[in-house]
Parts: sequence; C-alpha cells; structure tokens
Amino acid sequence: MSKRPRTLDSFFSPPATKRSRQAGGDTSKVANGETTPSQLSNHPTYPFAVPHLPPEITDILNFAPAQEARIINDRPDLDLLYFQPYIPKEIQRPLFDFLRREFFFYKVQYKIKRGPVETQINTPRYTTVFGLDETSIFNDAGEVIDSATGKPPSGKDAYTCKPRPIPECLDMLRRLTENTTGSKFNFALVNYYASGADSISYHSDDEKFLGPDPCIASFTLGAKRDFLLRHKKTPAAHPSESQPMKLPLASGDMVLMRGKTQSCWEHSIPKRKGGEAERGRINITFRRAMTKGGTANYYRYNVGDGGVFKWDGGRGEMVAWKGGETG
Ligand SMILES: O=C(O)CCC(=O)C(=O)O
Repeated sequence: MSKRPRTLDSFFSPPATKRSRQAGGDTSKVANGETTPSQLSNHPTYPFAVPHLPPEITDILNFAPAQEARIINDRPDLDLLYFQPYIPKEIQRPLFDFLRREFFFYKVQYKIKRGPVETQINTPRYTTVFGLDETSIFNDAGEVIDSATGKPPSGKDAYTCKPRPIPECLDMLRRLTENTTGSKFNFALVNYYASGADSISYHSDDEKFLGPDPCIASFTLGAKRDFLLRHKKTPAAHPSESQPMKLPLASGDMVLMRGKTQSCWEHSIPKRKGGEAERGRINITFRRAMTKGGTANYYRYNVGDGGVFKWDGGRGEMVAWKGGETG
C-alpha cells in the first residue's frame, strides 16, 4: 500500500458555474479571456477548492527539469543540487501567477518562551502547507487512516491538527521532483514573500521528525531573492561560518539540499530593500516527515489558528478572505 498522501480525485467537487466543464475540453474561457481548468482539488479542510493546473502549464511542466543540476559540495558538509532552472522558462510566470492566485495563505502568529520571557512572533511572510507524515495516508474518501492498520488514528495516536491532502496542482510537481531526485516527499510547504520586507531568518530543517540527513527540494517562482547558507558554529571556526555562501535564486530554480546540509548548515532569505523583491516570490519545499510530530509542527507553524488570506488581483496584494476562518 502506498504510504504517501494522495490527491483525492474522488473528492473533486463539481466545478463552480464559472469554471464549468465545456463539452469536448478540460478548460473554459471566462469573461476576461483567462483560461481556467475545469477540475478542482477539494477537501473538507480547504477553505476553498484549488483548480488543477491548466494544460498550457502541464504540457510544458512535463519537460522539467529544464536544465541538468550543478552539484555544489566543495565546502565542508555541504551537498546541494542546483537546477538553474528546473521549471521551463515559458511557464515560470504563468505557474507563479496561478499558485499566487489560487492558494489560501496564512500569516501565522505564535508565542515562544525563552526562560521567563515570552515573545510574540509574527511570521514575516505568508505560508500554507499540505501533506501527512509517513504513519498515515488519506483514503479515497479523504479521511486520514493509519498506514499500517487502515483505521483512523485514535487515542494517543489521534492527530490534534487537521491534515490537508496535497492538491493536484502541487502534487504534479511533487511527482516530477520525486522522479528527478529519487527521493520521496509527503509534505509541500509554501511561502509567499510579498516584498523585500518578507523574509525567513537563519535556521536549519533538522528536526528529528524528518529523520537523519533529510533531502529537501526547494523551488523559487517569481522575484529573484538571495538564499544565504552558512556552516553552523564549530570549535574549528571554519570560514564558511562567517562568510555565507549566496545563491541568487531566480524564478524556476530548484535547490535540492541533502546529506549533512541540514545537520551542519543554516539557510535564510534575508530582507531586501526595493528592487525585484517587491514583485513577490513563492517558495515551495517538498519534504518527508516520518512521524506525527512533524504533521503537528507543520500545521501549527504554517496554517496556525488565524484567518485565511487570498490574492486580490485588482489590488495586487493578499487580502483577508471573507469566506471565514481556517477550514
Ligand atoms: O524561501 C526559501 O527559499 C527558503 C524557505 C525555507 O528555508 C523554509 O521554508 O524552511
């Protein structure tokens, strides 16, 4: 039995009127001439349905990776594959526009306690997440069941969050990434950096729930942003600790971080003033969580308990979605 979450084809809701299936085709033209796919991924945990990618995108996405990867392993403990780009040029902009327009996003807030001091954290970017760790899968009805027993996890095994299946538009990219890399992924985390003021500070994705030496595929769409990597502090004080390596990630690029990269290095997207960053950037990471703790962590810090945001094309910004609270 497959242990990976699946896109729930049996769960696709009937398309809304505007998106209704046209005889003899999968897409429909709406009043403004935009082509929209007629199939949707839906699930009770989604605030609203997410369309499949239109064929204009999937037909070309199937040619990914657009370039062979460069191996970067010339510094201690660093092991990267750098695809420049992975996503073919013709669809970089349409794919960015599609994902920004169709996803539900969150601005997660939480408190951390360091000793007696409690600090309020306002995540400096929009986030959303889909997936389920290896212990469980979604059945055809969209319910979470234990991978081994086929029964809903209960008692001490019950989930405290509400896991969401990966929508088909992201699952296609996940499958391609698995084929390219030979690694398995069960989670998709999405960041939206609306401007150069949005960022992610130095951290490593080295949580126990990812297992040893996790392999993480990280995609960029939209604005180019600097990705900084530095070695974690060691008694030897290697130069890579104080002189970060900079990868200017451009639309369509993919970096695969593997080996000891997470256990020995940290990475960040620093704030930038003005310039290209103001156009917005989407980052997608595919990861493989091994335990329920990973699922709890990813939903806590990427969905949280606040309201939903959705792209407003007219205003050119994310706005609070009127449909309500988190699904
Ligand atoms: O946006 C990026 O390229 C990095 C994202 C990241 O480090 C993360 O989500 O943990």
